[in-house]
Amino acid sequence: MLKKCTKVLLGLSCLISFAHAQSSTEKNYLVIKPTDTPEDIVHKAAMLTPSARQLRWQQLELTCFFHFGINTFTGKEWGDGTEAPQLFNPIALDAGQWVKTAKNAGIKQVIITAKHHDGFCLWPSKYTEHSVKNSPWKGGKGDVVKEVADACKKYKMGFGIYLSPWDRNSPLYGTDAYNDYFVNQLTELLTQYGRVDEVWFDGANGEGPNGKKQVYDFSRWYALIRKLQPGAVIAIMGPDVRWVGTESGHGRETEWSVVPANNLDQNDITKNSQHDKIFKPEGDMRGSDLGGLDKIKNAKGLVWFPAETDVSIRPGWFYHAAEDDKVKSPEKLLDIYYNSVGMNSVLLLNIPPDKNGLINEADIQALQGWKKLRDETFKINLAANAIVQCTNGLHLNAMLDDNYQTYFTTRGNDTSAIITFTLKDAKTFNVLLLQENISVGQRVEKFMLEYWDGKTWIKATEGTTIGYKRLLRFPAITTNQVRLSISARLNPAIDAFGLYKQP
Ligand code: FUL
Repeated sequence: MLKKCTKVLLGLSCLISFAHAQSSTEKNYLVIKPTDTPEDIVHKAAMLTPSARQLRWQQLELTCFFHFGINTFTGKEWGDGTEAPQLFNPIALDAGQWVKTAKNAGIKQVIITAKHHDGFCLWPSKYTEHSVKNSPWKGGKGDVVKEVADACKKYKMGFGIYLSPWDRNSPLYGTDAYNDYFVNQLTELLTQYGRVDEVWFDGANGEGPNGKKQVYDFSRWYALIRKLQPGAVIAIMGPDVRWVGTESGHGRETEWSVVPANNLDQNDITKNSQHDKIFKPEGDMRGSDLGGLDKIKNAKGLVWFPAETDVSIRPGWFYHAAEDDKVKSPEKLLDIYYNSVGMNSVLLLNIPPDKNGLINEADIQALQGWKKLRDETFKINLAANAIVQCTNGLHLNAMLDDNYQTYFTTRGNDTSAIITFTLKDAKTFNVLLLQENISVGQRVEKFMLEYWDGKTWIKATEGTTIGYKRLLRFPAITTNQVRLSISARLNPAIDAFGLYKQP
């Protein structure tokens, strides 16, 4: 960490910060020894940090899915693999319009469903006839994956692929040969389209056309991705990014990015050299608190495994004309934003293109309205020029400097602090923003915001975890002084503090 800091010449303040915040392990997993006490375990959890690829991904905040494929033309959500490729004909397809629509909404990375459960490939794979190459679109010469990848390059957006392990078309499904088939397809996707930033493996696993189930060779797939696209995070059925556990757009109030990994042992560590984890953590990933002391105290290992919240802008994942009037409103999307990005998660919002190969006007309007609402709220940090006081704090102004490298921390071994912010004049606000610098670790387990009403301190809001970002809404308050109390597992590293007024 110190090395990284010096490299980018951030200066003395950064070096001091890191020295005081107890530098991290620079590892995103570790083994718990049978002799470790609960205090040791909590300390270990607080020292874990994201891998570089996980940190990059977390900082995107907003990503999107494009669910597009044969289902777009049959009106189904799950095709059974018997659909004729001739049905696929998006005559006006414009991936530039998709990517630009996403970018205009503030989204930083897109994921295309290269193959859904029906097995139909949006690129002309050499290994199957069930693809765009046998469709009338562009005389069988089209490649949707290429068009999306090129648009991402043009608009400087991240690019990801969804490749469904479950394939209801492939006759190989349910046999060892399917794993080779899958590796071949994955290799095409990882080598023909430039940089890939996210690979999304769906958990759905049913029967293939012959009624057989498949045992997936996940470790082989992970090793291939690490080799061919080392910067890509592997999501859901993968080691880097965890499914938040719902498809409602609502994450957890208490969202620890460090969770137990009970399938992690010394063997895994020796196998995974260079601090690279290539196994999918197992255990309860659906509960209301996955990483609290109760959950980690009996764990065999701990791992940085952050949450991704996937939800569709429409009721279905694929486009259906009948749902044009059921597109989520800007206000509903704003709720989703607070409940995903604002709960230490990355939002993966699905925006499905229609049969013509275009994002529908209804979705564009909703996305623009959503962006406007966010911009109106987060344009001005009303705490920006506050005088910050904290008797045991260091780098107090780092919380207001808009620089993710610098952060507030506490002196010595202090794990709690009360920080007072005095504004120049009284301001009215109803949103609190907090960020931890997760490259130091996720440490805060409790916080409370109070305001001074002229006579006494009154609670405005409170919460448990912060993580990369925490946003809380509350009834509007007018004051010129607030104080934030925090308690943490280890010296907290608070990167940002903001007060905003949502109109
Ligand atoms: C699920 C799939 O079955 C849905 O069709 C969709 O792709 C969603 C993102 O994941 O598991």
